[in-house]
Amino acid sequence: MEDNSSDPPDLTADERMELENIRRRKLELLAEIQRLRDELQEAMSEVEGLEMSEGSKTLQRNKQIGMGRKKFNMDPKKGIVFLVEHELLKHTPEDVAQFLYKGEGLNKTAIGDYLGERDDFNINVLHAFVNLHEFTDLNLVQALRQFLWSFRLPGEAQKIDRMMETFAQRYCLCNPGVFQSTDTCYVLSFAIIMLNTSLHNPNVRDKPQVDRFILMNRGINDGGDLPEELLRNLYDSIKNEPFKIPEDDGNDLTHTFFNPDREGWLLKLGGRVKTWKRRWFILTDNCLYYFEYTTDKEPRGIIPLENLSIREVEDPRKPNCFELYIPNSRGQPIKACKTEADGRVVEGNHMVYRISAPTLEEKEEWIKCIKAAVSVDPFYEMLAARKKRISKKKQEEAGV
Ligand code: 4IP
Repeated sequence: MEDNSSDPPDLTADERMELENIRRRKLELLAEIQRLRDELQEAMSEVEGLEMSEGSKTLQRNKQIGMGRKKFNMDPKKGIVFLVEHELLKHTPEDVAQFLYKGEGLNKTAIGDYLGERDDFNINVLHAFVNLHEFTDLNLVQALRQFLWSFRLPGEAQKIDRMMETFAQRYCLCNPGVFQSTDTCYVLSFAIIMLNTSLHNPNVRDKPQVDRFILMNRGINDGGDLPEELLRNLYDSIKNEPFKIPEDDGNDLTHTFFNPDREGWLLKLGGRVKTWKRRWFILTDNCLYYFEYTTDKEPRGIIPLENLSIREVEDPRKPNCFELYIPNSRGQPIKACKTEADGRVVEGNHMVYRISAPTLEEKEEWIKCIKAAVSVDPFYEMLAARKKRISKKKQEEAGV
């Protein structure tokens, strides 16, 4: 029973009823307020929960992207597969290229490896990646600077060939009319990379002057010459500022092209007459030159290293010997030239070049350097193929 003891005693029945109604309404209102409060509380916790899971989702996503980058740096292909599987990257050449171009947290050597792969997909990514570079109105050195900084060129000749070809295509597309053909752009790009090495590698003694650079690039514009001013500008740009190479460990193409260059005194055994002569040897440009004196301008002999191999040999008369020879030789002499005492330049007479170094260490260094020089051969072949193509085109045009 309801306790009405606090009601005023002189209330009429109607007034009592009214009072009763007011109390009921008050209780109902209080209950309603409580219900609303509970509902609000519930909604707030729901929102909080939602916010929490959104936050942890982003956290999770960032964690996975970080893992993908790490995986990419260790094994580029696996890294991409991981990112695609976790829906962090779309498996299209454009999306992957964009990811590599941004390069956040990515190792540039790994980017270079991925872009150099021979798979169709990787080749498409390479094209999309190069297309992200804007070369319009840049001279070739400026464009190369941008390009060579976006990843690290791998060491394999075939990969470099593909990448430089794609670069040349893009450059020519962005700058129509500068070069007669992509081959010209390709050949000049290599000439610039070589020039960079010659001018800035302290091991290279022979620093080409601008006139030699111009001379070296004669006829590469589909048989015609490139404007001298253009070549001078490119030369000056490289001379004033060398290429910046990502993750430079001194083992990049721009270093190794002419490398390892070496010079020093060695003893050489004569071809027909077996006399030992002390000669100043210089290893550069895939050739071994020997001079009578260090200050001589003209070498006494030039031995192109193409198609030659090197081996250690024992000689009863001299220590620390090694030999240059033709593998699987059928008795033919090594292609080389020498200057006779009367000044005539003649072909060499050597079946092998036997050489003696002053110390064991020097012998080992020479062998190492000559081997490395011989192994860069594919680059020369690549370039030779382009140059041949340019001159063939020129002949065809001339109707020869
Ligand atoms: C010479 O002997 C020198 O050894 C030459 O070396 C050598 O030429 C000659 O070889 C050899 O006959 P003499 O000086 O006693 O005459 P260099 O040119 O360094 O002086 P290579 O080809 O080794 O340069 P043949 O093959 O020309 O006989």
